[in-house]
Amino acid sequence: MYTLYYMQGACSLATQVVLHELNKTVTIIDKNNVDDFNAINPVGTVPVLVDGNNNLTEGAAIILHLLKKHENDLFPKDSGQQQKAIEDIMFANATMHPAYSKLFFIAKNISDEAAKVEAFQAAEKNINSLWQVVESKLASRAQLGSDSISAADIMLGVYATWGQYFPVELIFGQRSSKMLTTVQSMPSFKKSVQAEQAESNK
Ligand SMILES: N[C@@H](CCC(=O)N[C@@H](CS)C(=O)NCC(=O)O)C(=O)O
Repeated sequence: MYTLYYMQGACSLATQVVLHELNKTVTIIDKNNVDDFNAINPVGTVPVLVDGNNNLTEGAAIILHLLKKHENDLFPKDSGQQQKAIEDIMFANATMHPAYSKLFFIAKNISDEAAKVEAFQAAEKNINSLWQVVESKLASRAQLGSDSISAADIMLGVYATWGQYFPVELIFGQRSSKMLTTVQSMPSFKKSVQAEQAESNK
């Protein structure tokens, strides 16, 4: 049994989807309903996964922990393929996620309208160039996990929902769009979105 601290629609959604794919039971807690969340994670970010007596932080590290701990089809068995899978997870978490995080930062911290427009345009350009990288990666495979959906696909499936909240035009290639639709249609993905909505609306 796991406990996952989340924010609605945030990157923690990917952790919940992975847990469902692994058939693990999880209790979710909205970070905004916690009095002193920084006592749980001094960085103040979700996801935080409680595994026994340990509070695990950093999304990629949490997902890799789960993939190593439980039998699954989201992570290859072959060590060479594992390296590629880790690279994809880190690309998602450490390259694509921060590119999207800039949108949240700009919206929150830049008040000058002209500067804001310029910053959004720069962030949009950066994100679109990364989706082109994803499109190239998908030239030889239907999803980043060659034979089946991988954790990295799930992570990208979550981040791809964020653009709608900002004045940016994000362009997904055909192959990327197909992969994202597949991920976002997974029962585990829908179940996770619904669980967050139900919990946050309590
Ligand atoms: N490096 C961290 C970054 C996580 C992160 O940026 N989480 C965002 C949500 S996607 C967050 O918790 N932001 C804090 C807030 O908005 O209050 C990780 O990968 O876990």
